[in-house]
Amino acid sequence: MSSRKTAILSVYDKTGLLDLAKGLHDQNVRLLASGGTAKMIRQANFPVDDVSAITKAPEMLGGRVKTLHPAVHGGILARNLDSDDSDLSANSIDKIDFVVCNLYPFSETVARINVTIPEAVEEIDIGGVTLLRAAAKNHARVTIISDPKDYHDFLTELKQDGEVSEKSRQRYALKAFEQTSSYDSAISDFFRKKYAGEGEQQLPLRYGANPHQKPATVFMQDSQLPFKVLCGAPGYINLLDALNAWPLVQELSQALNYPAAASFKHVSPAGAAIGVPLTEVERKVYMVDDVEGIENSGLAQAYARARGADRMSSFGDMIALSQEVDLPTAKIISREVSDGVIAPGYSDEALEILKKKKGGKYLVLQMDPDYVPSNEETRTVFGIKLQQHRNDAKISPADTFNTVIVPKSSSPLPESALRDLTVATIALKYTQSNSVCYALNGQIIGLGAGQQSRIHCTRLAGDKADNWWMRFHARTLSLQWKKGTKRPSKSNAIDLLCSGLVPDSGIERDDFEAHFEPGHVPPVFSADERKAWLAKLEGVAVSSDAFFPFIDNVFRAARSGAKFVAAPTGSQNDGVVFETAEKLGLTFVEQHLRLFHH
Ligand code: 93A
Repeated sequence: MSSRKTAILSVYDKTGLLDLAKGLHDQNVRLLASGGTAKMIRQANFPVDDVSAITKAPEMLGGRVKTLHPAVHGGILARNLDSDDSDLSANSIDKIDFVVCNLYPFSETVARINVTIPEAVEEIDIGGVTLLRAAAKNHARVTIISDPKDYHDFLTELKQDGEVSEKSRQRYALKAFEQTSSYDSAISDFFRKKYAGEGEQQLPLRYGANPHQKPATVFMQDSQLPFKVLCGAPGYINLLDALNAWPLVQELSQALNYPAAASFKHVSPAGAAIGVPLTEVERKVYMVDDVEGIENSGLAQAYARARGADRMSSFGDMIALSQEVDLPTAKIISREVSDGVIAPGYSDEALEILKKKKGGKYLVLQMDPDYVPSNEETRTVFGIKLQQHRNDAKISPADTFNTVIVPKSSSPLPESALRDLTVATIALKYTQSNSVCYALNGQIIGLGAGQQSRIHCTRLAGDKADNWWMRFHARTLSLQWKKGTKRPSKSNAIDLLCSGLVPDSGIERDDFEAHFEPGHVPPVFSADERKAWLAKLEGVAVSSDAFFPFIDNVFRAARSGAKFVAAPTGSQNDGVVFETAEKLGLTFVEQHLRLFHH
């Protein structure tokens, strides 16, 4: 066995190759190289042997087999073990100490417009990847240089120390592993688009978050997509909504043992609810009093509540439903402006109705209810990867709200409070942070999402809860609409009236009045009327995705009927927050999980 060190070089990108060859030669390293690499080194008059000098086999198959040979890989993979040494000498193989390799440009090739499959196939590097992996695997002994940018440091170290340190070998090995990994991803990405059935493992999307963000796609790396498209074509944001809304309703339904529904917009719920039976007034407020069979469908009632909570925000929603969709639920959906629905199944009659919506373009997704996502979540932001354990924390009425802080001598929370805190808290788990949610009767009544300041969340959610409650006022319930007024126009006018924003005069006033029968334009609510009616809102459960930093949040929640508040603790102001809650007659429950979501 020779004591002289050996390097094998096989590079597509020949940048810096001659400097490297010279440096290695100066260190008395024997150079072996594949066809084109050897040719370039030889032309520069440095001594180099072809790989065939050790394999005793020519490059063949038009270059498809160059370095794939036991003489190469035995020489790379051998450890400093007696048994490996005797295997090598039995086969007259010398150890290889340095491997220099970079790969055929697969990504660049497939990025070309109209590239054919045979062209792509020829750019799949096999021998190079094997060199990289083998040398990286055996980095305890072998140095793998896979980036021309590393030639200089590598040579400097070799010249100074006569060898490459363990630390450097580890660093170079990691780089090679990363390269083979992304090289393989590029190959599977290309073939997934070509060979995976559309809608099975992957699905091209019209565009990403905006129309100029093309191409866009949704895919799974090692399994089928857990949903099927039964109608329409999902957009990128539809899927962001659907894949947040589905786990929300699944969790809600499992936690409370009711059918559950959510109405999503821009990756936060506009509403979410369980199927608590609707009162006659609620049916009217949620505009479902004429839906046949609704009283027998928990799911339809859940969706009526989810959709009815904030009709303005739900306009054009993505809906998630926890159970098979039945006829009454489909009927409600069919007459609202909505983008799509995700559910574990659809009755034939429900599907027939939904397939007719939006001229046949309504998005209907069927979700596999047994799908369990992997624990790791990775996303790329600005080209940088972030990874975390999925938020798989369980929220349950029995376990999450046990730590009552005030009042000190409290009786157990009523069932309805546990239910509403559960609804609010599970909703927050899938709401863009910061977030605060008010719930009552098994449904969201006000949600403040995506505000940087907590008090703004609490105010926004409180204002929405107030607005929701003003819709139950006798005046709002008896509006005399002009014939032909559409549902969205009614919702807009109700929203103006209930939020106290109807102008006194001008074209906006004219527009408002135009929705009503002549002589039946509703008077606006006076400050006293509002105050008196809002004072009747009570028993509201409020949950926050993180602690309340100041007492202003408690003041605001109490103004909109809050009786039960759940939030994580840990603020410097916890003490005064609890004290204030107690003074206002609220029950404050410590909810141990912070639930930021982005
Ligand atoms: O076609 S290959 O997968 N078969 C091989 O055995 C092989 N060995 C090295 N391609 C192979 N290579 C690649 O050849 C290297 O990864 C490198 O990119 C390229 C260098 O070829 P040449 O030395 O002929 O320019």
